[in-house]
Amino acid sequence: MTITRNDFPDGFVFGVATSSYQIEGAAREDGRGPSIWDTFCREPGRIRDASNGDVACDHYHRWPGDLDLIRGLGADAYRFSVAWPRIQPDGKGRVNSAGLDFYERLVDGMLERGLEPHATLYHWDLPQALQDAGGWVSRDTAFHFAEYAHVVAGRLGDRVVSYATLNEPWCSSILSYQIGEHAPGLRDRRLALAAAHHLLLGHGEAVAAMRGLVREAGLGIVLNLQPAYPASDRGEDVAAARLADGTFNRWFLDPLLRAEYPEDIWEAYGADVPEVQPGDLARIAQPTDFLGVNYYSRSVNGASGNVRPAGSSYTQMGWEVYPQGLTDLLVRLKGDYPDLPPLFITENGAAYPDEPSGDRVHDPERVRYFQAHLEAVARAARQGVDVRGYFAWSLMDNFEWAYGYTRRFGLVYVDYETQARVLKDSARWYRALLTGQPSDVPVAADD
Ligand code: GBH
Repeated sequence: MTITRNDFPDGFVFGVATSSYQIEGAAREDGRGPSIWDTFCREPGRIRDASNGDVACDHYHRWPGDLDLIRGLGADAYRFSVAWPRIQPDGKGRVNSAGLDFYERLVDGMLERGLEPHATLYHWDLPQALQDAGGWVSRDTAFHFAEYAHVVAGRLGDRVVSYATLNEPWCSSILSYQIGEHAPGLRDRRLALAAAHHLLLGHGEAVAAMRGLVREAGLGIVLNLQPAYPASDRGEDVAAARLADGTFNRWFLDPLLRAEYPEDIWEAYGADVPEVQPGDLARIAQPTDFLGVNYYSRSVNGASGNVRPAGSSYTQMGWEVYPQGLTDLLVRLKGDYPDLPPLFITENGAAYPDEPSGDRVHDPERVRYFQAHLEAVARAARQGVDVRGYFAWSLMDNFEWAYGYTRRFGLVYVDYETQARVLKDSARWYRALLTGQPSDVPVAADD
């Protein structure tokens, strides 16, 4: 049985998502300043195929056609991100109105096509000038971010349905300053935790700066959440799962939704914990209107490291396909956080090595992935979770960060030689779900 819109609550919004650096290209046009990803991509060994986002999907020039594609899928909404260095090439002060013009055209283009614009203000492309001054390790960056948010909201205002301040602060702090896989590529836990705190503070400051300029119910943040399961019910495995959950999920959820850092993890971090000034947590935890959840996989934790359950299937990223984790996560958020705002699934998707065959791209694993995860969202909704929308990651294949162009997450295939877009079977399947029209794409039965 394939799912239909009727399996979801009334008014549930279906969309697709992208981010600026991953699709736009036009890295030096119309006054855009350099970002930390422009710099990082030029450092040898950082990006698998030594590529960068200079051209990417050339969306900066092809956006009308891309919006037509989204409309053609029958989507209600489009989640995109705004590139800070297009708006403020130096990260602060001087505003580049050509940058604002681009996003204004884009948003108006969505409205003309009946698509709800959902903006994300920071999907990792920090202006390089701010990195030169310390990046997110510097507390000042939080206030610069709020200034930038105020500028964007001042121009786009209530034409945008929702504004998310940050995409996945775990990635822009831990993955970027501690693990070193993302820009700026540092390896220092103390710096990473300072960055995380300043990102959260920047979120709070931005929310305060934007209220009054944007629609009611239009402000929130997006977290990447990954439920952590113990490999067995042995005490040490349970403790390992609790630690993983704490560093990955609670470190961000608790300040935002309870105005406190989780005590167990605060202790585990010892001297690396950030300096928290009086008032910071109240600022961070001020009420917002929604929480965006990006879900890709779970972790399974044992005392001596992560476990890869046998019998599971894995995407090309090596991430386990585990749809029930999404139901569990949503139900748990509702149970653990009394002040939880309405939820949106702001990203969910999978990479597989797609190849065109004739004029089609057959991606049965991705079809199956989307179907199973949408069923998981519907189950959570039936269990009383207030979840209001789902955005597939991603509209089209794009620059997959440290993996360059070697991983394809799109519903739409991109030929990077010609910039041709080809609907994969998953796009045809999604279109059938969204429009209620039949599709010729077979869906494998559940195991
Ligand atoms: C998102 O981040 C980004 O927002 C988006 O830009 C990106 O293109 C997309 O995902 C695809 O990568 O190894 O099983 O423990 C993803 C954040 C954090 C998700 C780490 C997977 C590890 C899973 N990722 N997580 S596992």
